[in-house]
Amino acid sequence: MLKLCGFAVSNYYNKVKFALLEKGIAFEEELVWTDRSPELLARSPLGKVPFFETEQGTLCESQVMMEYLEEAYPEKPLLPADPFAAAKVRELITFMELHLELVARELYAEAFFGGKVSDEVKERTQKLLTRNAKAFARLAKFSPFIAGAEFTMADCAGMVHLPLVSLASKAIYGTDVLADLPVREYARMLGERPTAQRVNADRKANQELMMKRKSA
Ligand SMILES: N[C@@H](CCC(=O)N[C@@H](CS)C(=O)NCC(=O)O)C(=O)O
Repeated sequence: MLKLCGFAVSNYYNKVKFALLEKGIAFEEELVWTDRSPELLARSPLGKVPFFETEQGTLCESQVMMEYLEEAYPEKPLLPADPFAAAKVRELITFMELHLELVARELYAEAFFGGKVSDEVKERTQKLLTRNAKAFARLAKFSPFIAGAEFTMADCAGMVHLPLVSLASKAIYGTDVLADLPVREYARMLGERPTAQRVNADRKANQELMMKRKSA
């Protein structure tokens, strides 16, 4: 059976898990921490999660994993059939990952993990996030889903990326760079789906486990 490896605090892990659940694919989970051990590097070359263990071998990079699911399990598609509409969904995903999540990631050490981020990085990140959030607002529909009327793969990404970007910016700057977007309502709407409830409940349980490991 397809195995999803990683830990449920990881937003990239949860993006893929959300897609698996929405598509109704049978899968197992293996709890893998990112310890950079030779065993992990043999399965995921950068020691990152998530990755799949399949009958044909391992596969990493969450977006590649999502595309694999679409092709291998086409029954309940998370991409529109029309090539341009599908490309627009991918555009949103790439945009959220590259221009929001990866930029905001510069802040996570201080926002979430008790570390420190330099003023220079904070200033540069704020400028970029402000510009990129405005650009994202031009692309995203939120009507009610990110790409329009249908739930798509972009919502699997949106549910994990957008609240984190909001939280990180609020923690560092006192204001939410995504304040002009209906992120809270959107997250609440997605949170009504049983699939999202499972993802969120597992994330909370894994967070507690992570804390226990740290304090042990
Ligand atoms: N581009 C990767 C990013 C995955 C990623 O950064 N995962 C984090 C957890 S959220 C990780 O494994 N961090 C550990 C590390 O970088 O060593 C993907 O989309 O799967």
